[in-house]
Amino acid sequence: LPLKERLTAYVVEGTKDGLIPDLEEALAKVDDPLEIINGPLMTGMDEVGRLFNDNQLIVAEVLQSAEVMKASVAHLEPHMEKSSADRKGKVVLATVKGDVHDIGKNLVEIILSNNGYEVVNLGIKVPPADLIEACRREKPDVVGLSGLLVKSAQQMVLTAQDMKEAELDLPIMVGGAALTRKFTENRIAPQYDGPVLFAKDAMNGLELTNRLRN
Ligand code: B1M
Repeated sequence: LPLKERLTAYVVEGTKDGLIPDLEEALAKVDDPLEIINGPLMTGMDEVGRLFNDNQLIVAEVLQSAEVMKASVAHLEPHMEKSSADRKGKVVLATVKGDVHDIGKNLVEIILSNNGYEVVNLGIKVPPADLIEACRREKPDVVGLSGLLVKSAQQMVLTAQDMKEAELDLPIMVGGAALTRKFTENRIAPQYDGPVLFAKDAMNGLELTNRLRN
């Protein structure tokens, strides 16, 4: 198989045999390691999602694919561009209550911290009360919420309501597969006093954070 297809296959098959040498080969060919993540590795994850949806994969297999994705990101991370910018601001990140998906959120953490942000990553299944407590404790410039399940989009509405009730109005950035800009603008933003922005991917998340800070 050509290199790109091999990289996709590691994720789909959930195997790491040969992964690292192939990642090294790919690194030598790209300007930015994100091209490898957003390209062949993401293609693999989308295929895993499709196969899982068709009942051709079980959760345990999807978990192995997730492990390959995480190992790849960990291997590529030191090669990613880092800005020497001073601390630009602080971001609190969380996957919302009820949701365990964290690969996208952790990618956002890597990209923000490589670009001068201090990131407080609260992890997965974070209830609104924990998020509110972290906002009071950490005083971030932006709160980032991730969620991949359809029910997580609804959970973001509830989280925004709770944050408003707690009299918070710092900017919220939301992202994740089940979310759209339209849902963000029509359903989440009206429930909150501060700005609520939709990030389509991790790089867009950095752009939005840079803009929110200014
Ligand atoms: Co899950 N899962 N999963 N899963 N899983 C999906 C999301 C699903 C679409 C698969 C499918 O059926 N086709 C489906 C959701 C259906 C729905 O609600 N519409 C699904 C399901 C059903 C489930 C379970 C319910 C399965 C079960 O148990 N029966 C269960 C849920 C458990 C729970 O959360 N309570 C479950 C479990 C799992 C695993 C644990 C096995 C594993 C996750 C491991 C982990 O994250 N540690 C897993 C995986 C791997 C997936 C798929 C295959 C891949 C997700 C992924 O990591 N993508 C996924 C299908 C798919 O997405 N194609 C699927 C790679 C990652 C880099 O992309 O997170 O989208 P993503 O992030 C992107 C953007 O969305 C954005 O930036 C990133 C790109 O740069 N982004 C942000 C994300 N967050 C952001 C935040 C930001 C900014 C941008 O700012 C704050």
